[in-house]
Amino acid sequence: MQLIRNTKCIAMGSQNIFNVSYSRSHIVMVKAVVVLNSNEGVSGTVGFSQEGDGPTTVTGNLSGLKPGLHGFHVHALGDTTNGCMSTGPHYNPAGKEHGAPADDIRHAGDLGNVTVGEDGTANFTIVDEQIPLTGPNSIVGRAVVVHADSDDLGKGGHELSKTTGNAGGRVACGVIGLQG
Ligand SMILES: [Cu+2]
Ligand SMILES: [Zn+2]
Repeated sequence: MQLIRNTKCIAMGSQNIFNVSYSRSHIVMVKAVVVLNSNEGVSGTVGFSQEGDGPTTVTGNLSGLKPGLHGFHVHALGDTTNGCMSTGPHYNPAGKEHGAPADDIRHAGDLGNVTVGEDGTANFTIVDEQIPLTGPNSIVGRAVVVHADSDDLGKGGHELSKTTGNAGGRVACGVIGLQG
């Protein structure tokens, strides 16, 4: 949607004299996509888009999950040779503890939970500042992981709360790749 709008502005730039249209044509839109794989019947796609160095918008459609909250993260590696287990820990370029998306102390990959309805599906949009698609901290080539259980956002008091949010098994994952 945003890419279409930007293209329209470029076309307008050749027909009018407003500098705002000209400068908008220099904002680069980057898009990426994940197709989730699962041995547990979960499927879905997750799209990412980022305009310039602004926040990244994440849009997902998942199915085959049990109703309720499911931890949703960017993990460090785009390696699925051993299924979701080989995607490594949460992406954490700043070397911080696990937390909630709105916390100052969080892994970059901590996108919190997605909510699955009684029909087993989730449709969601997340806007986040810490998961760029370009530059040294780009998440392209890393992985999205959906968990069996809810992420306690670092506050559950479990021995895993400060590393994984105690979100349970990795029920689906996929590698974040560039999209045209
Ligand atoms: Cu995870
Ligand atoms: Zn984390």
